[in-house]
Amino acid sequence: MAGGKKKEVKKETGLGLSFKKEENFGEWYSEVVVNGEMIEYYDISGCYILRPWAMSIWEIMQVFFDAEIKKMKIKNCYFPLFVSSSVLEKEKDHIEGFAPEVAWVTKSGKSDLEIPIAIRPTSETVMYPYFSKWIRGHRDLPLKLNQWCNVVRWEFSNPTPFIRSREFLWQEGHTAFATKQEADEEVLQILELYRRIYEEFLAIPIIKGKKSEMEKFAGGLYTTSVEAFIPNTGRGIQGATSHCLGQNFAKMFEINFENEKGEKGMAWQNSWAYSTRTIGVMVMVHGDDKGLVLPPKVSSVQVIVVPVPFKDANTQGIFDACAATVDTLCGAGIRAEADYRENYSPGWKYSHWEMKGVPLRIEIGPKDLANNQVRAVRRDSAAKVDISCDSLAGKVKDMLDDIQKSMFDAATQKRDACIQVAKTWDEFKEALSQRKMILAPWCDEEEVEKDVKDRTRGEMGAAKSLCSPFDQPELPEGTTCFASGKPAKKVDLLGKELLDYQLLVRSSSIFKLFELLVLMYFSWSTH
Ligand code: 86X
Repeated sequence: MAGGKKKEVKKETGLGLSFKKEENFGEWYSEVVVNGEMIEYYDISGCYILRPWAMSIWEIMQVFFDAEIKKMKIKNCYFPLFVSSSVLEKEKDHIEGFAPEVAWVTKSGKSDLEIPIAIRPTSETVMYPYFSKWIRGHRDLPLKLNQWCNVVRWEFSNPTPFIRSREFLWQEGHTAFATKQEADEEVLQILELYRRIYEEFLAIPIIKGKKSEMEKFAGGLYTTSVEAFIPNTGRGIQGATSHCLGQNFAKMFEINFENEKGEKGMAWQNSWAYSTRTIGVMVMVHGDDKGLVLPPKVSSVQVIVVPVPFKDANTQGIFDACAATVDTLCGAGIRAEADYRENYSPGWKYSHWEMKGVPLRIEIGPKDLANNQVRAVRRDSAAKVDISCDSLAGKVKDMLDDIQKSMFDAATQKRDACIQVAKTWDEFKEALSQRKMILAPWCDEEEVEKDVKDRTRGEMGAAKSLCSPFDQPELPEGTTCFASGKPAKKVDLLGKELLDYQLLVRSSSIFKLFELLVLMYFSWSTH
C-alpha cells in the first residue's frame, strides 16, 4: 500500500488544464467544466450531460429556494412538457419574436402526427388557460404556483454549457393577485431570494435593478433582474429575472375574478425564474488555472481528506485517523469525504480535488499522526495551516465560513474594479474599450438606447443597458445624459453582454484550409 507496495499507479497525465483563464477564456471554460466533472459533452449540439458534481450544486440551491418560496405560500406543481400549436399561438405577440427557437415533435415512429406538438420554451401559454379556469372569485386569489422543470429553446448562436444550452433546468414561478400592490411586493421578495442565491451561496456580487423598456420582457409590465459580471470577458450577464406582468396576460387569457362587492376585476400577474445558468456564472467568476473553485455553501464535498502514507510508517494508523476525521466533521454537519484509493498517489489526488474545486483539503501523514494534528489546505488561496485534532470541527467550520467570505470579497473587489462612472460619450467609449461596465447618467429614452447600440456595434455585440440599479446616487441639478446630452432622469448600468461574446473562436478545418490557400496566394504573388 505504502511506497513500493503500491498496486498500480495511474499515469499522472490528463490532469491539469491546457488553457489559461487569462489567455484563452473560452477554451479554459470548456475544459474546466469537463475536467472538473460537471459536464460531459453530448452528441447533440447545445445539449450537455449534467454530472452529479454539477447536479449537487443545483440541488443545494433548490433546497434553499424551495423552502423560501414555501414560506411565501407558493405551491409546487407540474404542467406538461408539450404545448399544442393552437395554445402556443394563442398569444401571438409574445411568441412571434421567439418562434424560430421553438422545437416541435412531428412524428411518432414513422407516421406524421396529425398536428405537430411544441416543446415548452417557457410555460405562460401552458399554464394561463388553467389560471383562467381556477380563478373565479377573490377567494381564489392569490394563486401562487412554481414548477421545477426543463425547457427547450432551440438556439442557433454559440451554445455554451450552463450559460446557453438548448435544454436547461430552471424554476418558473407564476403568480396571480387581486391587486397590483401585492404583485409589486412579490416581485421584489423573489428578487431578494435571487440575490441571496448569488451572493450568499455562489459568492458572486450582483446588482439589482429594473430593465429598460427595450430590454424588459415584452409581454410584461416591467422586469427586474440581478446582473452579474464576468471580469475576464468584461461582460455583464443577467443572473435571474422577476417580472411584473401587469394585466396583459390576464386580458389575453381572461383571468378574471369577482370581488366582495360583486365587481369584476382582472388578475395582476408575476413570473420569475432562475436557471442552471447560475452554475456557469459561478464557474466563470471563481475558477482558476487549477480548475473549479467551489464556494463551500454549494460544494457537495466541502472537505476532502487525503491520507499521505510514507514508506514504513503506520499506514493503518493514518487511514484510521482519516476515517475519524471524516466522522468528526460529518458529525458537526460538515460535508466531508476521504479519498482512500490505492491506485493514485497523494499528489495526483491533490490535483484531482483541486480540479473539482473542493474548498478545503485535509492531509494526514505520519508527522500529523504523531502530533495529533492534520494539515488543512485552502483551495481559494492555497494557504496551509496545521489544526489540532482536539479543535478540528470548530476550526474547519470557521475556515469554511472564511473561504465563503473571502471568495465573495475577492469577486466583489474584482467586479468593483471593472465598474466605471462615465459622464460623457468619450468617457463611456474609453471605459468600454477597457472591458468595463459603466454607470452613467441616462435620459432613459428608447431612441437614445437604440443609438447607443448602433454606435457601439462590433463583431462581438453592442453595448446595451443592463439595468437601472435600484441603488441610485443623488443626481445633481442639471446632470445630462452621457449619450444624448438631454436632462438625465437616472443612472443606468451599461455594458456588453456575455451572450454576445464568442466564447470559442475556433475555425473549422475547411476554414483553415481556405486560410492556408489565401496565405499561399499572397506569398507567391509577392515574388
Ligand atoms: C421570455 C419570460 C418569463 C416565465 C421569464 O422570464 C420567467 C419565467 N417566463 C420568458 N421568453 C419567452 O417568452 C419565450 C417564448 C418562446 Cl415561444 C420562446 F421560444 C423562447 C422564449 N424565451 C424567453
